[in-house]
Amino acid sequence: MKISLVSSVVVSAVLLVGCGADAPDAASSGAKPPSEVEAAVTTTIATVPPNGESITIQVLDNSYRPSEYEIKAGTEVVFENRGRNDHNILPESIKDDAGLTALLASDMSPTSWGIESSAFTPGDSFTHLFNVPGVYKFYCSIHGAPGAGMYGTLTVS
Ligand SMILES: [Cu+2]
Repeated sequence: MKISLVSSVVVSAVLLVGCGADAPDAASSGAKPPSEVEAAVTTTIATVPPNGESITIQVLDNSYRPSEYEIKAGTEVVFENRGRNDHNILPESIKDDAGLTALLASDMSPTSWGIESSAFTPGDSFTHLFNVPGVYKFYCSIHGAPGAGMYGTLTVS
């Protein structure tokens, strides 16, 4: 899907340059479309296909176990609420459940992730495929804060 998108952008740029070629002086103005194409390509998020690996992080009262994990891109992570309380899993940049709801509604990219407390009650599990390398810091807004309390880090390489 992403490759075909990039291809179509490149094709349209070639067509633009082709049109400009009718007038010899238009060749310099034809230099603009390629920079727009470059911007479009760099905003595309490179994803890795699932690698068949899966790990489990237990969500307890009140910690993630383990709280730090290093995985390869394409690994599926299963969070299991084994506690007696509701918990949530929020990216560090998100303040609360409502903020996560807004994020997930507006950003469909694979790096947009998390689970609200209402959907993560005792016995619930939440699975996310981490297919973009990066450092994912997360926390529970009920029992922690970014960098403190119920807090964890996933390093995806
Ligand atoms: Cu919690």
